[in-house]
Amino acid sequence: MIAGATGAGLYSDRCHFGPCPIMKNPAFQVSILAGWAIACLCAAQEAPSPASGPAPVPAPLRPAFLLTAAVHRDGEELSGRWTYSRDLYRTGLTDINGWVAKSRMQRFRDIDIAASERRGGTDFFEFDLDRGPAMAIPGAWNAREPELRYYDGLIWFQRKFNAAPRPGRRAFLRFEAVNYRAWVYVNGKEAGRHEGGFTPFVVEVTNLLREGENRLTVGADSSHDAKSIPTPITDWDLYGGITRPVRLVWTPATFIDDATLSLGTDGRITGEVRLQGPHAAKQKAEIAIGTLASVSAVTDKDGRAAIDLPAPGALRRWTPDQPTLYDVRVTAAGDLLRERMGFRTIAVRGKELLLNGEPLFLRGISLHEEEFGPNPARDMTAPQARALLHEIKHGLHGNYVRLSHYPHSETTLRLADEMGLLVWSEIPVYWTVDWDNPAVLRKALAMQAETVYRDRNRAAVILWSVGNETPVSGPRTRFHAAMADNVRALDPTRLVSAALLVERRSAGGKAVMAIQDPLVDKLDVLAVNTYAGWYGADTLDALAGLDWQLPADRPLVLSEFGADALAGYRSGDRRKFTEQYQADYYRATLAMAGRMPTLAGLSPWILKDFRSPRREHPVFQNGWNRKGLLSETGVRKEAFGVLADYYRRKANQGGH
Ligand code: GCB
Repeated sequence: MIAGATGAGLYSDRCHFGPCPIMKNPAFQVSILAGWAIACLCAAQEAPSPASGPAPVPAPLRPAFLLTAAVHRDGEELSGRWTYSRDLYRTGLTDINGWVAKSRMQRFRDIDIAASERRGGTDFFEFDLDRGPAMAIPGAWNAREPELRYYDGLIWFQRKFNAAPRPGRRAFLRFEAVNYRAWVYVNGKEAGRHEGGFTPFVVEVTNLLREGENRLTVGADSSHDAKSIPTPITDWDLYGGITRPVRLVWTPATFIDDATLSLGTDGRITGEVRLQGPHAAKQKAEIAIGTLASVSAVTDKDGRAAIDLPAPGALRRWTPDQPTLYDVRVTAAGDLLRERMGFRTIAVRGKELLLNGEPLFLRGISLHEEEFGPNPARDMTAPQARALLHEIKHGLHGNYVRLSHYPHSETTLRLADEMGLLVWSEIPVYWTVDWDNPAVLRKALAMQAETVYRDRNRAAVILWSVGNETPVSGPRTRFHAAMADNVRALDPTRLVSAALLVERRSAGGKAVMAIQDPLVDKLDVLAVNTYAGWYGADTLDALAGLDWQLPADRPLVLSEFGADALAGYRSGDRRKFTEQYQADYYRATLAMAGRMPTLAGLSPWILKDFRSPRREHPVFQNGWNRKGLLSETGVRKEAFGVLADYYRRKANQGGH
């Protein structure tokens, strides 16, 4: 998904390996603007199998540039005020015949429109980003201006910055997330495009920069359709815009694009270092893990060096209680990459989850990417992310968070590492998906790959989920199975799960809950969402009579359960939407969970009330899903205490 590179989700007419004949064809470009799912045929070939380290992944899924640990690299954040121009009718992309946009509409043009107007003449323009309104970036536009609250479509953003080409240095722009599609232009020239609202992408701009003021223009399109991931059918706010930071990064001509390490259950630390550039081959790469160990390896002809060393005796395993992180320094070809990494193992033994070989119970909660406050902009600054995670760790006594339903910001993942919270990570293959469409599968695999490449150095991440609540069918199971195979190939060191639907049957007059899903064969950890007592006709008292039939050989996580409550709403009886009902629902569901012999953890739905246009009850909801244990501003509801007590008791029982 990177400019000048290869991969589904990304396309560019400037392929890293020369002009792409397909993308040069305007008719094809137009059809892609509608479809957005191709793999550029001028794909690079992947290096042959390494002796050790992660298994190689088919080339097109690996983004051309990763710039791993970009936050620690030489560069500059391009946050701040960006001007913008709305483009609901997409005039900046296409004209009235669906062809190339009129020049007077092309928002990405590198032109001083005011000066042109002063000169007079026949030219005129129907935009001017230099004189447009401005908003704070990063952050979703929906929260920035009342009139943009429900804007769904294309908006062009512009930011000027000073930079000068540096001899012998390369320049990249790394976008942490643009929701949902992005077109990137520098000084009027296209640098790249990307699809997928939650994963990073990198475009090289070395040859596009000029001395002095540079003009960066980004078209951000929030619209989703039946072929996007997710589709428009969700239960959260789809928030549009440049929602995460943008960074200008400088590197040497040959640089360390990526380095990854992980601790295996065999007691060895393995991984790889990847160089990019003209002198990437036959370079000595040195890796130091704090002061504990250092090794070196030489890159092959593709700039890749495999790392393999025994775990140092003094290595402190990362755990939620002691989340030890080491400074990892990689040097090669005159470049330095710095990472903060923890080392731990995760495995399954029968119905048990094992962290560093020890049984683990996941005391968790689900979380959407939305900060506290009455008008969130999905602007996950470190203090905002810390405030949410703090409630999980210290308020609920948790050790785990389900980051639903898409990859959360890198800031959140790094804080989970630092604060000691285990993580379930997922991409938004959720509810409805165009299961039979190979282009959609391709997008899912690419999005999954971008997530794994971004987060595989985070010890906190233990579970990759391949889907949420997708109704069982042949095409759907094949789709998820391909994702499971893909994620295992990308990262064999973590566990694979999916949040499944439960089936309710009647047996001998009793209600039986069961997992009837062939996908279980592909999963290490089973997970189900259950809402008995909230959705459906069950009373809370009926939960005690529900029988669960579950595979005995694998750990089970209750990946969701929950009930709406409006903070502060109480009545003397058990009435839906009251705090008391939610608290009693938690008591009843936790009691039911206690009867599940394979239960290895919980991530109830959800920490905080979150925006959802699906929820329009005028008294209780007003556009918010109220299943939070905290209100949108952080007020604790009664059920918060119920779960906190349960987790305190679990924590006192020992284990992690
Ligand atoms: C679910 C979904 C979640 C919804 C939740 C609800 O099963 O996975 O995205 O928000 O139920 O509140 O209904």
